[in-house]
Amino acid sequence: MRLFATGRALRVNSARWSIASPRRSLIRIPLSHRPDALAVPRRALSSTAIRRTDEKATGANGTIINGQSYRKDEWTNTPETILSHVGRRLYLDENHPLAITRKLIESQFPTPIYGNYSEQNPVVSTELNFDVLGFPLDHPGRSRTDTYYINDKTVLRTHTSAHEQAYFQQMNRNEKTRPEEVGYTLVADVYRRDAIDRSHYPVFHQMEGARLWKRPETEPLKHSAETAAAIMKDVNSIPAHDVAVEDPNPTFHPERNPLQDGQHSVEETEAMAAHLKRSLEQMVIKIFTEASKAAASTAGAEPEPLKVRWVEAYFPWTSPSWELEVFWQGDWLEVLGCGIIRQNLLNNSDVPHRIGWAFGLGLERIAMLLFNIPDIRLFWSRDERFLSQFKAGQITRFEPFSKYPACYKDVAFWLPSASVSSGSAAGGAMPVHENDVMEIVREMAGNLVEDVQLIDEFTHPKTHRKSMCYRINYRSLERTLVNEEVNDLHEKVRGKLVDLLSVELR
Ligand code: FA5
Ligand code: MG
Repeated sequence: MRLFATGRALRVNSARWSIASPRRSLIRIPLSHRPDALAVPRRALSSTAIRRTDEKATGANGTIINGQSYRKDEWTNTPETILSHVGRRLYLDENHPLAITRKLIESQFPTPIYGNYSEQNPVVSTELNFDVLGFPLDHPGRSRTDTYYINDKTVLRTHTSAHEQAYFQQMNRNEKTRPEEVGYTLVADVYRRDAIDRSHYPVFHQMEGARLWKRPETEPLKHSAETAAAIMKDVNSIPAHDVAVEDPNPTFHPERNPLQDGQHSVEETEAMAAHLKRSLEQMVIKIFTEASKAAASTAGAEPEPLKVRWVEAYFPWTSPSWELEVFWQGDWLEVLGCGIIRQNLLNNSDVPHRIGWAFGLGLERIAMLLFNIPDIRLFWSRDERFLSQFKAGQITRFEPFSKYPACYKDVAFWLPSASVSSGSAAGGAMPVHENDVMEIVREMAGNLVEDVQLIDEFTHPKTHRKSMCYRINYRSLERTLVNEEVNDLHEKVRGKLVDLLSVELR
């Protein structure tokens, strides 16, 4: 999880994988992209807790990914278990639920206006993943606890937005040969050090989309009424719908969600926002109508009426920004983040005379709803009992082949105290980041873990030492685990917690 305390609250509050909390404030900041000024201090934030290079994963001289060798350094923190996912390209396997979902969404962003692309190489520079998009240097998303580094200058992309600049540059290069292509969609695997539960996996897939419009090269703001009118013409060509959409906030707000003053006029911003919102509503309606049809045909029930809402958000490279949520089986589910692209990004990407919007959505999250897939690990399954259930172009309900027994094991430990080592944190505890705990469990037990939850924590009133207790749910998707195997895995997890985080087991 990105922020310790918030992430925990998510899992406690939500029955399923929704990350929408009913009790939140008006301004919603995506967990991965909190601006620093607003960032909640991470409890025990540390980017140094596991400072090591995984020798097994990377070999002596460098990390080999897709046949290319990358230099290692003290930033390297990407283990073999993660690298083994590179190159699966599930979104290209036409009978796979992720590919079926990709196709369905792409059909809502058709050629020739949108080029539909994918990006196979997940290795990107920190510049493209963060700098170009305006992430401040001390942004938590850059931390080694949150991101898989290949070395100090190179990461496994944490989002498809890492390619925005390249696609804008491509649009400029193709201006003569493909003038009608004024937008794109892009699918790729993305990597985040994160929580372990049925909706979080360290590798998942995103689809990014963007749409640009040209403005006059000189004094564009003087002509903004014409630009806005041209955009509104495109808005009106998107089919209207009758789904109830909650959108209580103004399009922009001077403090909470500002328009780009001096760059975009009110009319332009309103027109782009209308186009963005209507395009994405239309896409979501298509998806959820298909999901409801599949559910109704299996259960014989009436499809649930669709409810959608827009909430304000923050991303460093868009303003104003929003997230779209869908009410699904009793909870609000965040489906995507989006916004009006910052003009300085467009200026730096060879398209200074264009304006537009961008969005990014999680493919698994949508595929889980479409196909009723209960556990995100299933997408990686090579089990025929899973794979044989899906056919290109068809939305069907997944029939679980079995639910194997869960095996819960707790591990409790004292955080290393400040007096023992240098450095200190609140409560006299040395920094240990929860994502490092997650990473150890993931490395030791891999896909045999369904869920890891913090179930207890307290600070000793006298010594001020802090104790944490995690409950690990060991469960295979494919077979019943035997007791000895689980005990063995759990012992290894305990040992690694001591070795790498210097905790004291209780
Ligand atoms: C982003 O990644 C931004 N790049 C999105 C964006 C693109 C904003 C372009 C503006 C312009 P975020 O971290 O919220 O934002 O993730 C976007 C979506 O990915 C989420 O709405 C969710 O659908 C999905 N997602 C995020 N984290 C996970 C996860 N751990 N597991 C599954 N899906 C996830
Ligand atoms: Mg988000």
